Amino acid sequence: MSHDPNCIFCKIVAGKIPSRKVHEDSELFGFHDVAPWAPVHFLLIPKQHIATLYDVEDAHQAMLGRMLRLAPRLALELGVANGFRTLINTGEDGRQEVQHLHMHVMGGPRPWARG
Ligand code: DGP
Repeated sequence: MSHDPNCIFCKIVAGKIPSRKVHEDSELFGFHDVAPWAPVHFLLIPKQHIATLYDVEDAHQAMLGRMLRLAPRLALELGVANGFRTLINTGEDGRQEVQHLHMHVMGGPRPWARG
């Protein structure tokens, strides 16, 4: 499994940077966003370093499907039962700040800080 020693999310997966974990399995990791837009805002990431959606390969398709399947399960576990938003920022124009593929999951009662 590939990792980038300079990647902040690879460091979170490795436990070198602390996070508030919401999920971990053999290929996915989930943790609360440090700057939440919504009352519940967590990120789902592959454990392996995939920089952006542009870097996704055919072999990653099942993992991406698992991310989507996991989002509503975790949202419900965290008390988000009235809907949520998912967002994957990609590249410069997509305003992706962290170069490790991640899906935002945002929910909870409005008003939200952003979005
Ligand atoms: P994006 O613009 O899609 O690349 O969003 C990156 C998100 O990652 C942003 O909402 C803040 C979050 N984030 C950045 N650094 C950290 C960190 O060290 N810990 C946690 N929990 N979240 C982080």
